[in-house]
Amino acid sequence: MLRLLHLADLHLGWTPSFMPEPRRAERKRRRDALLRAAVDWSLRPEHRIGMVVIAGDLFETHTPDEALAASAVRELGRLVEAGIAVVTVPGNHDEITYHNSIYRRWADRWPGVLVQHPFPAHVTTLTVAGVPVHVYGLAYTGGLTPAQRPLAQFPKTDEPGLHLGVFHGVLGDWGGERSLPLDPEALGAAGYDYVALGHIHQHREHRLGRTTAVYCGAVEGKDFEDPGVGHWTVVELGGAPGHFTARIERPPAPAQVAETVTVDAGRFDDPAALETALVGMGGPERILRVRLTGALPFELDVDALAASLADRFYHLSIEDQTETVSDALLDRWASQPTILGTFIRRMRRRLEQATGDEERRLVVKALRRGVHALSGGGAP
Ligand SMILES: [Mn+2]
Repeated sequence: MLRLLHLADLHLGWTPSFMPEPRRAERKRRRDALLRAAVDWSLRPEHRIGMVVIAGDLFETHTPDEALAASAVRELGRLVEAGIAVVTVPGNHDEITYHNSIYRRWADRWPGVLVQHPFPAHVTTLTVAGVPVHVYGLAYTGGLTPAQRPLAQFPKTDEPGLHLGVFHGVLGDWGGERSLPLDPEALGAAGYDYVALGHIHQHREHRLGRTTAVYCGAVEGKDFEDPGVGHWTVVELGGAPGHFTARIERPPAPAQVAETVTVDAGRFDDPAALETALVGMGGPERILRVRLTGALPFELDVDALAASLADRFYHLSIEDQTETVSDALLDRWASQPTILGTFIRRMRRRLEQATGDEERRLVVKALRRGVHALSGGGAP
């Protein structure tokens, strides 16, 4: 039985620019320590890790700063010293293509196996836990790797042992973005026992023929749109050669996942009640985006609310998607021959004509303020 830690898309060196300082710098420092955390985890005897595979985008760019590169080499070196096999595949962020790419400049000193072939190839055969492990992969290289159509040539030897593919790319359709398309049928037909994939930041498990192909996901993402999965991906490959089966474990990782929750603010009677509810969601490590929805029965100063809650979170972002008041109430007011009625009719016309979210938000804000002012703070 062989256990491997499957990593990809750590994007070390990325700056969480959506957070203000000093959190930004602190967050970056902690994020950049994820590889060390992965190595520490792998070295614990009870985890029985025999191999660590990095399926691309270890770094955010192909030119991470020297201190970060040196620390990554040091960390991977600790694995090799402990007898744990290491395989690294460059990705599309940390592309090997350029002469100044980290993987060209540090190739001689890179611990374990650094995949550098521009085409899918049998890279090496390692012995892990007494099992011959045949490793297949490629390093996407601009100008050399054919990426106009999905890659469909995947070699495999007939040697006994475990056949392991490591690829950084997209299964299936070529979406036109800067990424490497992989033909899923051809990959399945190759007959590997396990394919460690990188590029997609969500955790996904695919069955391609008899092959298990997995995107481990980004253990820690970048922002609310790319929140991270918060766990390691461990693969236990058991059974007999020719009949290996992969079992996936997802133990928790020391990552800060960016969460988003939607709160119907319309069910609160006043801003204080809403604030109390949001305080209850707080936590010193929590990175949270709150989307406020619903029809508000009160005027809300979102900036003031966010400022007053800031200390309760590691980082809090509030998105105001509330309506002014309920549509039914607006309908009734709008039908009245009052200044308020005229105002609401006029603002609703502007809302209908608004182009783009930014203008819409502005009109909604004006509508809310106006209703509040003209109704004397309550319903007329
Ligand atoms: Mn990535």
